[in-house]
Amino acid sequence: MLTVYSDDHRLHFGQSELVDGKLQPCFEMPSRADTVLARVRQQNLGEVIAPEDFGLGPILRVHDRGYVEFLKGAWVRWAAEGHSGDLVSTTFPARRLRRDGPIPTALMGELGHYSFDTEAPITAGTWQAVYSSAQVALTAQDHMRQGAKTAFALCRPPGHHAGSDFMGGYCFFNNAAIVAQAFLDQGAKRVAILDVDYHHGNGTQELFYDRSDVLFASIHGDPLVEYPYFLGHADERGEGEGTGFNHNYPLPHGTDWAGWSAALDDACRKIAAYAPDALVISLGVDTYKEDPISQFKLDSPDYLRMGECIAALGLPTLFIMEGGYAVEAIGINAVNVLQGYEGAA
Ligand code: OKS
Ligand code: ZN
Repeated sequence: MLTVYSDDHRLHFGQSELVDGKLQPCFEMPSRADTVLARVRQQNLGEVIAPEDFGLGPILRVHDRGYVEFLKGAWVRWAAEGHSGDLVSTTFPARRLRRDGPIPTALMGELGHYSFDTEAPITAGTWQAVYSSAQVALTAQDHMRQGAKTAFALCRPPGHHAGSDFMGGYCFFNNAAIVAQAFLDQGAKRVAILDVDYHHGNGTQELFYDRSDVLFASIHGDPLVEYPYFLGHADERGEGEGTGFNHNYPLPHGTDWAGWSAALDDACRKIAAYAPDALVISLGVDTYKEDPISQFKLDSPDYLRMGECIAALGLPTLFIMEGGYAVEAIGINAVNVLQGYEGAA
């Protein structure tokens, strides 16, 4: 299996996040991608290539132009105002504030407009890193356009919390959504996205909620008790044309492989019935029992089984890296999914 990877991910390195009222080092750190890359090489998964540049076009098929331009210019504006620390939003348009009112002109106000939480710090290199992360995904997708049955996009930062015009949850560009749209723009009739990250892929759900050409299935911590809290319930089935093409599997804290794989089996039945031309996997491995911010109990061998189940669908499958914060284990766990897939494909 081909892996696409760029060193540019290191340019995004948030200094801290708020945990228990204290600023702690960000869980979403550069060593995550380094660990996965080292495991890809150690296991001889296949060739590792740098991304090509497909420009902003395919990103703008998914993201709002105002949002993209804001992201591109935010750090330069922040630095010009004399700041050097990370740019982090603290004010958000909640209910009964005007979320569709005039976009504030002040940087912090505009940032709040384009964010849903404080978990996506903008640093000096964030734009280059998120642009390259999307190009990593698009390069893997292009490899499949040329006929490959599978590919691995080692994206960092991750993407599944980012929506059309908002960042949050360590995410800026929705890499999985960008490649799903690219498949459609190249002639695919239907694309399925299976999100196996511990957290609900709220951005991906939002982007395709009213569409039948992308089926979204997500297995995640129940939003009643888990981030991102405000989306991801089982009764969210899609709307309009998209009704019936969104499937959420919220699961309780403590879920192990037995409970998790039952949801996977059901999601796979839905995907098989949909008969997509391509499958995109939002590959988060924060379902691992030792993950520092998550509450599922998957163990490393379970990821081999996960890959085998995905392979049994027999679909062209593009893997996109999302979350996973037990840094020493995420290489083993992510590559186990890929090797399980290859062994069963
Ligand atoms: C901890 C809460 C933020 C959790 C963000 C989750 C990011 C992730 N301060 N999404 O898949 O892994
Ligand atoms: Zn996650």
